Amino acid sequence: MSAERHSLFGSGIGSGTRHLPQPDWKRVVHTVLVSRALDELEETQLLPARKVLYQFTARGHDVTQVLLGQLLTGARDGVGVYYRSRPLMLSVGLTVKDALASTMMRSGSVSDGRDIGVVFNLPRKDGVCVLPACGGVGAQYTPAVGWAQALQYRTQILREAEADGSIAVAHGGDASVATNGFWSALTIATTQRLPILFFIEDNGYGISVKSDYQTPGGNIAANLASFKNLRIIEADSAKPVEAAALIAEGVDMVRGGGGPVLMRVLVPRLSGHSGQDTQTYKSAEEISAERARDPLARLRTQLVPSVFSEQAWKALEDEARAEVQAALAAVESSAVPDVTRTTRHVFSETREDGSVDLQQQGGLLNAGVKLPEGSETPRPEGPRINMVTAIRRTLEHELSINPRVLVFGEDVGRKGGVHAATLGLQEKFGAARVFDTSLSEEGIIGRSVGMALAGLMPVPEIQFRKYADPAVEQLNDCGTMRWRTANRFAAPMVVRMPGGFFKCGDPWHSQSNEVQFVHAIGWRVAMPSNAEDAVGLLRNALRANDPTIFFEHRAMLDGAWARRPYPGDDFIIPFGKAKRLRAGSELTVVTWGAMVERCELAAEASSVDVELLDLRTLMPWDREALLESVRKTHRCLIVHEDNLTAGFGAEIAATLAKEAFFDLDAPIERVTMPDVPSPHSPLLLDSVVPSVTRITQAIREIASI
Ligand SMILES: Cc1ncc(C[n+]2csc(CCOP(=O)(O)OP(=O)(O)O)c2C)c(N)n1
Repeated sequence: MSAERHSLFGSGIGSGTRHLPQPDWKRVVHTVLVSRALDELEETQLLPARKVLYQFTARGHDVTQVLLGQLLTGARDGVGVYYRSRPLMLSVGLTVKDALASTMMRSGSVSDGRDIGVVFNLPRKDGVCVLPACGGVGAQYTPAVGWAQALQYRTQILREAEADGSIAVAHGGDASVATNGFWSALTIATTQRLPILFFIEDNGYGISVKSDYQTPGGNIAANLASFKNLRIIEADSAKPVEAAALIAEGVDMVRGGGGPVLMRVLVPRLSGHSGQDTQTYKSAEEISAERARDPLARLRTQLVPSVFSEQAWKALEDEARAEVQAALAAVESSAVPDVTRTTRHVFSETREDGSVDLQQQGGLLNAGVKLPEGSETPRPEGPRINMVTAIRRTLEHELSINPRVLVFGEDVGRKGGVHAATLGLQEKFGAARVFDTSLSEEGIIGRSVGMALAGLMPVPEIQFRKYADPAVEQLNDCGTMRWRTANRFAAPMVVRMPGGFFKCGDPWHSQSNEVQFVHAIGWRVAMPSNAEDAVGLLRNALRANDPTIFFEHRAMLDGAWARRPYPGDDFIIPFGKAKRLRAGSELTVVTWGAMVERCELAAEASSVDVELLDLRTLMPWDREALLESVRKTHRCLIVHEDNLTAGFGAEIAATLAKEAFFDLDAPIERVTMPDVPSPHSPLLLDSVVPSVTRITQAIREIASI
């Protein structure tokens, strides 16, 4: 870098002939001083008084963050942040009052007291949007990259002028470069040349662990020097004016096109990792060396007296303290969260007048998309089709009427999916809308989160249910998003996931374990047993305002029993509505997925007057239909493919035990897989998956009690 490039007010410096914006030093200094005053207030008063319970200082990280924030002026810029990003937040418009209201857990703050106060978000339809932060280190990267991919899509395909030139930023610490999320995002960004800036603030520590445990030699920038399609910039916050020019250059490079940039910015962490951390793992010399590199002190040296007089600087300090004190007074007198609302906003809610209590950011409704109502009456067309064709046809129709639907996953594009559910869709809709992804489930789901927040309807495929495991963090964080942001953000999407046994089993391709998603907060879960229900439930999911797990049972995808005529392009099924396949008076059998066929056969073979319910969706599930049935039959058998212990059958049994105790004439029974993974040998498989024979026996036994 030339000295001129780093000069205080160098003009016309930067990439090519472009003129880089110069820092508004007054604003920068003001914001950093406010950030410091907040840190000081929390460290010295609010934490000891237990008015703040979890304190994270940003002292040392602040100057470079504020410089970055000033540059995020794109109409659709999006930022993935972490718990130490408060100065960046202040720089992009978080008010001091909101910052304090958050850490002090007040009503109306960014999470309404539901989340740690430094886990921020900032919904914004115009101007920079801050995606909801997570407590998990590295969880911010793949959603940020999803936002970047959405920008590319909105620019090139939807032709939204405001998205053009807007960028994504992923902000993290040096230890976060060891996480799966970082590498997944880096792969996506560089293979697709997405407009994203990775802004890594390297303070040398992940709590107490030094950065050479996170990347060999401790310098991620050096190690990524030869990474293809990635431009690297290093900056040092101890030289703030020079760092300002380099940050401006990094942002400009991303804005100018040409793909991702990674910046490594050296910063000192001037306090413990969090309020509780006394830094006993640092020597006195290390601590004093860090203090000597305080970027604020350095900035003062660089700017006083050439830009600010001593008095002007002092006035800014006084102003910042006064602002923080005023905010404190306002927050102290503000309301605490309403405890009666703690269970609200897990899912999208409808007001009494029928309108949606809409989140401020994310989803199709916020993007102004209006889709047809649909009809619950099937209009069967043509011959019976198998479930995989039904799924493909539904995807095809929704892709054709909604340009914001994107279908993707491993092998989903050219091959058409390993289950053939997306066969031909790429040819028809193009590779921007139906595409292959890198082999990272965290990347597939995390990028979907960013896309959904940017107003698209992502439809990721997880190739086999078991391979959702690497995406569990992103799935959980997506599900809890609406609740933890108190309905400010939501990321509706449809995760298609084939699973369950087929002709043979194995521990990798045949797991069902649907209960895991029911237990996860905020996910709707559908598990259709046949082609007609698959169409209606998938259509509902693709138009919904909440995220959905859509479980496609492998045995039913081409199973003869599951074939039904296509029920029409309007057909839609509400979630939480069971289907009664047989009316009966002696025993209720309740089931879902591939077990529905087996239960129907067993009911026929049993000579018992069985009422058979296919739940179709497990979250929400149709408690009323089951209770009504059991109050009539007085007996209940639950059948599922998932393991016995804490399977969804346990939830059903607990509900019956409480709500229908006096109606029962026999113990509630379950026929399920025992607590083992799915075995490979068909012989072994048949010995554990509930069979027609086992179900028939159970029906007869319960009916005879
Ligand atoms: C997935 C995950 N693992 C562990 C933690 C506990 N933890 C919180 S912060 C942290 C260190 C992160 O350091 P770095 O990314 O360098 O950021 P810094 O705190 O230094 O700014 C750890 C281990 C966590 N929050 N998330």
